[in-house]
Amino acid sequence: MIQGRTVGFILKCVSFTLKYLTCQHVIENVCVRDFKQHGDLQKLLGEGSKAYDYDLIVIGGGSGGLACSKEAAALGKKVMVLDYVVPTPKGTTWGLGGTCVNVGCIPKKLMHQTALLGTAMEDARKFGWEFTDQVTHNWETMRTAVNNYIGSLNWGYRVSLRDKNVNYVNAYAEFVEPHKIKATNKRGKEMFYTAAKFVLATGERPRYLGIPGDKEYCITSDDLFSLPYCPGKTLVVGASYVALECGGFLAGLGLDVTVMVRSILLRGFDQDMANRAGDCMETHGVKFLRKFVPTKIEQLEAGTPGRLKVTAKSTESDAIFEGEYNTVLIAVGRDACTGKIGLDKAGVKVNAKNGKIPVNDEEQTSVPHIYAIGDILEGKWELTPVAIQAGKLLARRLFAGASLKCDYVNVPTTVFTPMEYGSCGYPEEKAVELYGQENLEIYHSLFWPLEFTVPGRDNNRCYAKIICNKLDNERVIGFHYLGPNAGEVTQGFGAAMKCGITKDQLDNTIGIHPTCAEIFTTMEVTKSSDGDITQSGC
Ligand code: FAD
Ligand code: NA7
Repeated sequence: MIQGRTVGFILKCVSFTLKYLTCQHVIENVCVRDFKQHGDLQKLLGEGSKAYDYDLIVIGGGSGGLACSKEAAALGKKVMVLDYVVPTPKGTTWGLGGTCVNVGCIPKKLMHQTALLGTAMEDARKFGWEFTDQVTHNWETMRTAVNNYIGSLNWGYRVSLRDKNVNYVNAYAEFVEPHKIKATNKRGKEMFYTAAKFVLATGERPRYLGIPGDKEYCITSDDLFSLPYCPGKTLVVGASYVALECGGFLAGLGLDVTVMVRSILLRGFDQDMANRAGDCMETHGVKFLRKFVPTKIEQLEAGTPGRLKVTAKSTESDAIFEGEYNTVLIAVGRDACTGKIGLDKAGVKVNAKNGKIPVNDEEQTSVPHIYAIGDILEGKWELTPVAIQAGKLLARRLFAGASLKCDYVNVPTTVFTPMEYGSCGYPEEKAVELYGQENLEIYHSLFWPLEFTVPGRDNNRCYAKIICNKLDNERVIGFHYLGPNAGEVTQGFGAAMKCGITKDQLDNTIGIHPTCAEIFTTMEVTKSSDGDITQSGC
């Protein structure tokens, strides 16, 4: 009897608890949805919870920040995004959208295209086009056209934020407390906002050399794309992809360009491919000054452009180099914008060596309510589509119960050097290190694009290579392509690699003729065989 009563009592308790929980759940689901948007939820829930101005504040309105904030707002959240561009030492500044749109991918590709058109015009004569006037290039016309297009993109971003109910504030944000930021606008006015969650997407800015004259007289990629005058004879310092791409298109416009290389080209990329891309640059008129670093920049004459004297020292001997240039473009890497955003006040851990933010596989920092995406992440790709994908998926996980994480493996990318280089998966060196030479089969071939045959240029300079894992059915773990339209070619093979394509499946794929990409369906010569890879025609 007593036992029966006890059981009955327990059942009542369980039932009451369940009803209470269900009720709570309903309140949460209905009210949370309705009230969170107005920022009043926490107030209504009363004791124990805090009232925040926003569900989410995103710091940085670039590729990652815009994608994340728009997605979160589309999911019904109250979202603010802050974007602020600190002017370069030369005073250059730009609009909403971050690096890619304003001082990265977009102007870079358009200026690369400008250079390609120059080459195409030379080819055109061989195809019978006749033009009598001497062909010259006008920097101001190109710059204005490119910057007008960028302006239209800036405007488009503002409109789409407004349409999606994201509150955009043009102010510099820094944490003052773990859930509170200070936003300072360009007139110095300070505002304070709180949020339940934060996403850091502050990107990177070009690094300077720290030598006399660098900030006074040199420019970086942040200045180049809107430079009001033609840079003239240019020294590019640095040898990674920003340096080679900029040096490449400047030479393509007909300028005298030298690239000063400290050690190797394209660190982190497949070195065989990097050197081939460099050789093609030399063919296209770029000079390389290898194993030198600048020590001093002096102004010989002011002007637009002026004249600068560069002193450099060898990294291998006591040799000193002195040269005169109109412009010195520094492209020696980029620093994460994490040093002045109050991360110590929020308790977010940063890698002190490089300013990058370590995150777990859900882009969560050491502070659970603070996330980070894009270029500031430690050990991740610095690419626009990666930042966008990470931002979008993060918003869905945070606010729509999704579980899909950003996949940072097999990300395709392209370096837009005069001969473009596209890759996906491992560089050869990395594959050898991870799998061992004996477990790899590398297929490769030179090729001559049909379009180059009539003009008679770049014969046997284009090159294709795939790295296959013998232990896994010759699955392709590295894809490398040096040739025209590398981005277009690599994108498709990137999808194939996501699906785990093997050498057999490539062989069974029927090529599209006559194209460059078809080379990947007919590769027979292995690197280990040392066989002839030159091609006489298509
Ligand atoms: P960003 O786009 O840099 O955006 C960060 C934003 O936050 C900026 O607007 C910044 O001003 C702002 N900000 C910083 N601190 C604060 C603060 N405290 N408060 C408010 N706002 C702040 N990628 C490609 O995929 N393809 C390419 O071809 C390519 N070419 C490139 C060429 C160049 C010359 C460069 C420099 C980069 C290139 N990239 C390319 C890389 C690409 O631009 C970046 O990977 C991408 O922009 C990263 O996005 P993000 O959101 O991390 O940062
Ligand atoms: P990276 O990829 O960091 O490369 C920096 C380059 O600059 C690299 O070639 C370095 O040579 C060189 N470097 C660095 N410091 C110096 C000094 N002091 N003197 C001369 N040369 C130097 O930078 P990027 O700007 O090209 O690209 C950064 C990211 O931005 C990229 O991933 C894109 O996504 C966009 P090293 O090989 O170290 O000798």
